[in-house]
Amino acid sequence: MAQEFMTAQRFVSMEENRFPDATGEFSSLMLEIVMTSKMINAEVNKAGLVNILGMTGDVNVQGEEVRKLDEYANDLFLHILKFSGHCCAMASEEMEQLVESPQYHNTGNYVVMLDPLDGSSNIDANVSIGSIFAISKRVTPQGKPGQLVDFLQPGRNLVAAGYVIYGSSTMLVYTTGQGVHGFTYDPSIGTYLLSHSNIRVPRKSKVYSVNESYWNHWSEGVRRYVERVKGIGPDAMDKPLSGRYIGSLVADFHRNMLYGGIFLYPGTTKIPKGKLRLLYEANPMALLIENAGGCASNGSMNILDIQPEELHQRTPLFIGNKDEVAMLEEYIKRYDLQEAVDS
Ligand code: P6P
Repeated sequence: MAQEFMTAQRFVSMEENRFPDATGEFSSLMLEIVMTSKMINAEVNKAGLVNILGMTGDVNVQGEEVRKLDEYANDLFLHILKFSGHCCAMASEEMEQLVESPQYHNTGNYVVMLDPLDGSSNIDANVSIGSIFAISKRVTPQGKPGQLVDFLQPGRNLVAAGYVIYGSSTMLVYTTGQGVHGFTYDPSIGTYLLSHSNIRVPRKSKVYSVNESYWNHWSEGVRRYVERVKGIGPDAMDKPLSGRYIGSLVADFHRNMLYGGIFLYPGTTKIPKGKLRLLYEANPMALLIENAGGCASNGSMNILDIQPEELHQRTPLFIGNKDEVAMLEEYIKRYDLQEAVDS
């Protein structure tokens, strides 16, 4: 057998053994998430066949039409986590309010923040989509339902974060602060196998990812940075980066983390905080990239240091290689903050 046969289940319990005072509760919670992703994977893979797509006619809290697969993934995660006994409450992109575990189950020590099926508008085009999760320890006393304050913790407090990418193969990628590890799903045995141990972002960026249709709505600093990486203008890079943009955060992030790249979702004149959500998109990706040797910023501070104020709060997101993120912050400081001072 070429590489040690390491399953996600065995890896999670081996990680637990590294913490002498571990009760096993976190491991059980992680394995509930792993199991849920296998069930979602089965549906995503047959989505085009059983026509479970199509609009439900409902809209979610973001005002976007909810596709049945979105609903299925959301309902499944919430149902499984709610009754896991380890999660006192959940927050989901699909749910306006936080979801408490039932009275007899709210002894859970953790809260989970979810984007159950991110990038779902791409489902019909068979583009990779993903589930994103972030786990924090509750700060309120055990025995009562989880509260908003349990969720409004800086990303630095996360105990784990990860995603499942449903693509040409399905992969679970997660961190508990001890490096980033990738597991590829083998549907023939219904098991995730360790395939990418201790992922590190390549030191140099090869790719920049941004939706350039918003060009006219970006700040001067963002525009000048993007010109630089495209090889345009006075600061043009000698070797410009390749532009790649899938429009599915998990897919763009996963490629950039493996190949080296920077992903940008800036604020615009219309949506100053950008589109992406702090708790269940930016924070988990920021914890992952930091554990892979990169970093994430909102343009002026590390994403993980942002003190959240609302469940669905948005944030600009610049994430990838440290050098490129630092350069982008420099452009914003030089052109935008100066502009603000002059104006
Ligand atoms: P835009 C998908 O809807 C999503 O939330 C992320 O997965 C993705 O990065 C972003 O929105 C794409 O947004 O405005 O470029 O279509």
